[in-house]
Amino acid sequence: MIHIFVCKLVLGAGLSAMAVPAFSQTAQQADSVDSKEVTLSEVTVTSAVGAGRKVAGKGHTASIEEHLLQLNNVTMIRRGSYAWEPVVNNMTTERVSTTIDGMKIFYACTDKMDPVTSYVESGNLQRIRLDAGLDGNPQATGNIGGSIDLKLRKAGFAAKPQEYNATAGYESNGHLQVYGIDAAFSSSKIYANMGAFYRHAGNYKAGGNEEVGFSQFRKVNTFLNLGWQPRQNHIIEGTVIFDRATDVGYPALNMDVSDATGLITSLSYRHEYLQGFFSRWESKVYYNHITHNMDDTGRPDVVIHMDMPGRSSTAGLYSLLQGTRGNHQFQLNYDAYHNTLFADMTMYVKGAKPMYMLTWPDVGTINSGLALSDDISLGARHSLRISAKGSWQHRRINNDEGFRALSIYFPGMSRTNSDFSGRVAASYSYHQGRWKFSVGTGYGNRTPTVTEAYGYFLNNTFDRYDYIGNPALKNESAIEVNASASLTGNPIEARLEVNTFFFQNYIIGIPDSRLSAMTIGAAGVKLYQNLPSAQIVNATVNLNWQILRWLRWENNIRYSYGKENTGAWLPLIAPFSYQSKCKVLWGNVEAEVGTEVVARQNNFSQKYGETLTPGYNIWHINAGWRFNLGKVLCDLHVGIDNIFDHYYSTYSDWNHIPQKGRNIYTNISLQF
Ligand SMILES: [Cu+2]
Repeated sequence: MIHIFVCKLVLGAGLSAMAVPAFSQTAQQADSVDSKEVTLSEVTVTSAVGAGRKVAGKGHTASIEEHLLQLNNVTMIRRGSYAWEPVVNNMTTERVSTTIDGMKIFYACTDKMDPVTSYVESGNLQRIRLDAGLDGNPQATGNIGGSIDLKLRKAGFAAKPQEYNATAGYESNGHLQVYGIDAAFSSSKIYANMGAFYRHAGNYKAGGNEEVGFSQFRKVNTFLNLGWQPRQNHIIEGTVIFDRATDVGYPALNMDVSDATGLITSLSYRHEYLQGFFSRWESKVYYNHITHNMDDTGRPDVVIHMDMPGRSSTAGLYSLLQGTRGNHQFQLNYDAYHNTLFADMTMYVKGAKPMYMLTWPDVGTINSGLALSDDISLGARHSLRISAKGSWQHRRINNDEGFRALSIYFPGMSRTNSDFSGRVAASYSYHQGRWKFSVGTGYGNRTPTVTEAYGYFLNNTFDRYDYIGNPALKNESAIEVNASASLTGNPIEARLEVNTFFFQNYIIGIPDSRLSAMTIGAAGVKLYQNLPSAQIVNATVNLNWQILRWLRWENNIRYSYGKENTGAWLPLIAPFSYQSKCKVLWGNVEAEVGTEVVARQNNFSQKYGETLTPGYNIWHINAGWRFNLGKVLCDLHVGIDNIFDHYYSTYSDWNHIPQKGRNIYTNISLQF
């Protein structure tokens, strides 16, 4: 009887994390682990209007990438103005796990034009959870750098009976337009929320009014989330996302995308407030399919026209049990998925027969893993967290032709490969008044990606090398050590965080002079190899000062370092940066002015094809106003990015394509 009573209060799943924090603790315990001081950070994307917290400036029209950039450990690789690649702790996709509500999903482009984060829209997102380093979320595998989980926005059973939102935004630079509508319906038995988003942009202009050709894009995203509670605490939920980007330009690459389409579906069952050892059980089955078509027909001076499609499909499931006993908060997760990756390329040489090549030879991957974690409270001041995951993986090259082509370079190679990988992590936290101190360590490894193991002459425009995979690669492993100290409360908030990763068998492409390139103009061929060792260090300082009740000053300093065993710098390691902003919050008005100062990238990696990136300094300003128009809640923002129209590019702008020049934007959100 008691448990029925409690549950009535709790089942506000979706928005509850923000709106009902007192009750959401148990229902979302996986996400609100207290002792995980060092490695967990989150950014709230959508919160109920009026809840007092939301993203400044771009508001509801911000892209997922813009939301991700608010996280301390995240930077972005940019190949154009669409679909940036998240980098966590200076590690790119290979070392980062990205999931959507715990679902595995793999991009379908051999050139990384479509990171998983590009298939979700802000309007369908509740928040982004980032677990930095090896202490990943339960569904994550191969997450040495960290794991990102995109939590979808679900109306839940305890929300308003109905709610409608409409959003529109405009940015002067590139004439970017964003339109979104969504609707949510909620009752104690059934909820549904659905929406559609449309984005459209032309070429943007870099500082000094220089137009960046092939930087346009168009994107449509629709979603539907459904929930049904046939009996108290027994919840069935379903999700469908359909996302399609067309006419996407990639100024940093030789090719554009004619269409990239993702279909993401899931069905889950949750049982809340179980009696006994476990208090919550959630199981999900899912399927997603991505098709990606590259296109160079819009480009001038194409010597050899190429068709390069790719596709990825993943079917999987997970089952998560959570419980609390005494001073333990534990969870146990089983997950399994099957993914297939296929990509090929046809080259049309004038006056000759077309040349055909399999770049991803239809590789099937079966992966199955078991994860556990336990958060142990040791009295009022001390806490301990341990987590571990082991995964078994089996791979097979399904395409005969692809297998034969690779066998020429690797005689006697096996068509299948089985592997075990895993991770363990432990952290300890100490609280004393306003202070918290944490230290943590971990060990883990990852299996090579399909590109690293079986990629076939994939041209990389960054260093102009053709890459071929190496089926004989060993798993890459790393030891992580991290520490943080933080001071919370008023008026000063401070946080220092340092982490370091010691790699063994670090996987990277090394030039192989015995091989000759396929791509015209390529500098040579690189073969993926294991380096004996490498090291990455990241340090962040946050210093926030609540100067007055309505005035806040936030500062962020980041420093990173990455070297391989020979002493050479690793590529794509962020230079020293400083961000500072002043925020004003006065009644229904908020405003922000800020700057970003980035040092010259002195430690660029000549060995791996990087060139010097000069330092830069840019400024932004924005203001927002929330007001009522009759019964309609309105949220209006205006802002200017890169106020002084500075011409610059960051270290992670592919081939130094310039960033946007001055950009004046405005957006409005209405809630009915
Ligand atoms: Cu592509």
